[in-house]
Amino acid sequence: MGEHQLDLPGKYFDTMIESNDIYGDAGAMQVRMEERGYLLFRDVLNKDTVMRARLQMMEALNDEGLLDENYPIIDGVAKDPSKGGFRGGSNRLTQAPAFVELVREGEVIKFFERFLGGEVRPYDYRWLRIAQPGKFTAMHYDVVYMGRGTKNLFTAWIPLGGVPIEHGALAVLEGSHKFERVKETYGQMDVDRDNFQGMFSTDPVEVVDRHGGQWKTTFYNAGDLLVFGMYTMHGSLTNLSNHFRLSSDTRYQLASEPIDERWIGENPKSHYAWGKEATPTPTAELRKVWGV
Ligand SMILES: O=C(O)CCC(=O)C(=O)O
Repeated sequence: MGEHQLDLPGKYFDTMIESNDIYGDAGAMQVRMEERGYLLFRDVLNKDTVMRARLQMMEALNDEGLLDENYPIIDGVAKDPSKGGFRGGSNRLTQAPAFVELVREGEVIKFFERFLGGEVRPYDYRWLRIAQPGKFTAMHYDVVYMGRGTKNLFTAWIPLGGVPIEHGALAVLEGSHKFERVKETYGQMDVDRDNFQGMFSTDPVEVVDRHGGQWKTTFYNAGDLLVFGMYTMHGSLTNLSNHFRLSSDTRYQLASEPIDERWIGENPKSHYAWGKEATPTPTAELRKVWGV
């Protein structure tokens, strides 16, 4: 992860626990979320829908010339690793019918209705990653990107196909949702208001050494669902393969609670300032305040 090669299991990394034993038990799921900051469920989403979404997206990537034609399209082997990356918003990939069905209907919604105990409002904006070989996602809280409404907002991270660890699996920092200093400093920022790029650190070891916690990851399969809150630090391992890693991270909250206006409507406003002039890395001053 980042510059580090780390043991699994080891001091800094271990395997995620699964929560299928409490799937559907809202009280138990809330308790575990509060304890660990994430819930991993195996094989709860419709695998056929996940794989149809993958195929529809891979066909689009193939039409763009991104895939190596020596391999089956569904494998997503990269021809040009410099292409890919973040593909959120409204485009051919995020409009793939099976993907829309997966993240806006069916089991994901049923899960959040049970977990949150009421009518659920998915954010209309859809986040999608075509994670490139050689790249990783730096560590961050989601609240700095979507914290203008309720904080009782959750990310559903969905592997669109199998994601072995070496394909750049997502990792969460267990315990990070209780890092009070980080929540009170970094966690108060807003990437658009503060013209800030959003990442907390690119060094998973440094974060654990300074603040505690332990990184958790796993081998994800089609049908798995990972859920975490706005203050769970997460990032990804480096994609060491020649495959594009396909995943989405969509957001859900109770319909009755305040919502972040950047992510709703037919044409969500999205980040109106971030990415335009934002500082690419946190300044030394900011890092001191955050304790990294
Ligand atoms: O999939 C990734 O690499 C990053 C996902 C992410 O940052 C998120 O779910 O908020």
